[in-house]
Amino acid sequence: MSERRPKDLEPVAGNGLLHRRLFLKGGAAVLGAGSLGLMTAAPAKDLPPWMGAPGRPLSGYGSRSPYEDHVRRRLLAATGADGAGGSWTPLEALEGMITPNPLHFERHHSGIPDIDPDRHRLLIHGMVDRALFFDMDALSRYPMVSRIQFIECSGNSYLAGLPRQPINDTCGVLHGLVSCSEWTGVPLSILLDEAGVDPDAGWIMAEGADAAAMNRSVPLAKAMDDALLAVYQNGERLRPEQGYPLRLFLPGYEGNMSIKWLRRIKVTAAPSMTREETSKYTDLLPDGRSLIFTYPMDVKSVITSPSPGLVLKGPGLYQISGMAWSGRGRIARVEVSADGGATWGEAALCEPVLDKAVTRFRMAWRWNGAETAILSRAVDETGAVQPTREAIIAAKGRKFAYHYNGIQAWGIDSEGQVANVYA
Ligand SMILES: Nc1nc2c(c(=O)[nH]1)N[C@H]1C(S)=C(S)[C@@H](COP(=O)(O)O)O[C@H]1N2
Ligand SMILES: [Mo]
Repeated sequence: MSERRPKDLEPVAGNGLLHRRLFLKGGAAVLGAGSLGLMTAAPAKDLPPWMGAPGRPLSGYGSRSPYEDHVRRRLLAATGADGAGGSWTPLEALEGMITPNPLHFERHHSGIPDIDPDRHRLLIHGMVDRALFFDMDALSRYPMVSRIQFIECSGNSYLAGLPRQPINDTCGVLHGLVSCSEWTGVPLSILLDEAGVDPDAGWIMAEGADAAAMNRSVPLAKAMDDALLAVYQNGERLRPEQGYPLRLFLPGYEGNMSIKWLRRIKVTAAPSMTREETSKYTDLLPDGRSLIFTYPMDVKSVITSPSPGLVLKGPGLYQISGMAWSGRGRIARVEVSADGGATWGEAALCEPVLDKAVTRFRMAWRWNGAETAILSRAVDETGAVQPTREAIIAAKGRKFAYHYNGIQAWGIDSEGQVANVYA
């Protein structure tokens, strides 16, 4: 181990970024507690109190440790009594690629309906040979598929980069309208084929069973490609917050289109021009025109640790951990800078690296204790590179509120405090 140290701990980029081999096979041993000097003194007594008597009984449904109770979604300040609003996933407190179901972000336009699954129906109608009605039992007999994929509200990250002055809050509040789950359900294409789609059809309109009856148009090509009628989320039935008992799931597309509490799909010739795709979820450009129907969420990444609220406890070796995702495919590469963007080193991508899923990245960093800024920049398999904040504002102005995917810089002061900064 000691022979490998000098080579493996050699910086690959400015201000102490180390080679990603430290996080590839076998490399982690070099970062073992021994070489980091992180060993803790043994507690005074040998047997901790919880070993003195049998623990609590078993239960029908699990609960987390009370010591983790502080890890919670944060509610959008504007969330009203009508249930219109949202809550953010606390990204800074989580690891890996999967979001636990109780911490999946929420965005509701009219609260969470309390749906009796036995009375819920899905109607497929419009430009089809025969209209079809399904109950949940009928749907569950169709072949299902499972995919690990993210969903992101297109309003995500607005707070991180578009206000004039940087807002200082947690990574979750700035970027937590994204979550990643294993979704299981019936491919929509199977049901559309059974209904018999008119050759002149080009779109579908999907509608929810909430009080808002929220609806969106989806190109037929996407509906026939990888659209899923999701019934399960990370192995258990969908949470009511995520659309119980049935939601449309459109991999990579802005979250708004993944209609929850799905009750109706109408096959149409043209888009239905619903409220959510005309008045909302469009991007106003400097010349007064609006971008409309911008579906895939572009490549993005953010360092979740260290991030605001977490404090670096003095100079030394740190593990930078973050997440990257793209609505256009797999993540190809993530680069990290520890000198405010002057130089970049390549981060290790954690397996599995999946299509339209969150990919965890890691990088070792020897912080010298001086003030600096750390950044991450993701590249997806189409070659798209996450842009800088300046580039986005130069191209799109600052009247828009959706689809912001700029590079996030976290400033670190000499006390180890982390803050949102515009690099
Ligand atoms: N029926 C219905 N579907 C809906 C919404 C809604 O309010 N009603 N919100 C949309 C928005 S804006 C987003 S970002 C996603 C959020 O999904 P989640 O709450 O499961 O994270 O659901 C979408 N589907
Ligand atoms: Mo959204």
